[in-house]
Amino acid sequence: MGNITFTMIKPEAVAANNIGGILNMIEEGGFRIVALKKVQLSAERAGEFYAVHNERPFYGELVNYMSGGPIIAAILEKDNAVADFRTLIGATNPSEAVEGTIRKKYATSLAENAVHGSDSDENANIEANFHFSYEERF
Ligand code: FUP
Repeated sequence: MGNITFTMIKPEAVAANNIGGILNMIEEGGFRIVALKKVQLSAERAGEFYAVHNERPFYGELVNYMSGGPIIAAILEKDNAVADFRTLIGATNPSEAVEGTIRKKYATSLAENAVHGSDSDENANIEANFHFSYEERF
């Protein structure tokens, strides 16, 4: 058993039919999918998820975007899950993401950067609990 991180495949990547490609990179990267679902967040739920950014100038745009279409939410397990997943997804801005990362391959802009990855073990647990009950985890 490794520890966990939380990810979302964001609306533009879902709309572009990239769910399978991204999940394949995640599994090839050594992560085990513990929980998985397709869901559309309300603006209120998206705002709550990104509440840490509520003072930032891009917050309104981020909430509109993240509630604008269905996402894939998932809990992933691996040793060193949080840091290793941040490496696999690449830089927040895809123009800075290195070759071989998910964002290099699938992100289209800073705002529409294909995937989310938790930034700490604490946030991974908060975010996993935000989206999944324990009956949805295997
Ligand atoms: P990350 O942890 O890499 O997902 O990035 P952040 O937590 O810093 O930002 C969360 C999301 O806000 C990003 F995925 C995209 C969006 N964002 C912007 O739209 N503009 C910015 O300047 C920074 C972030």
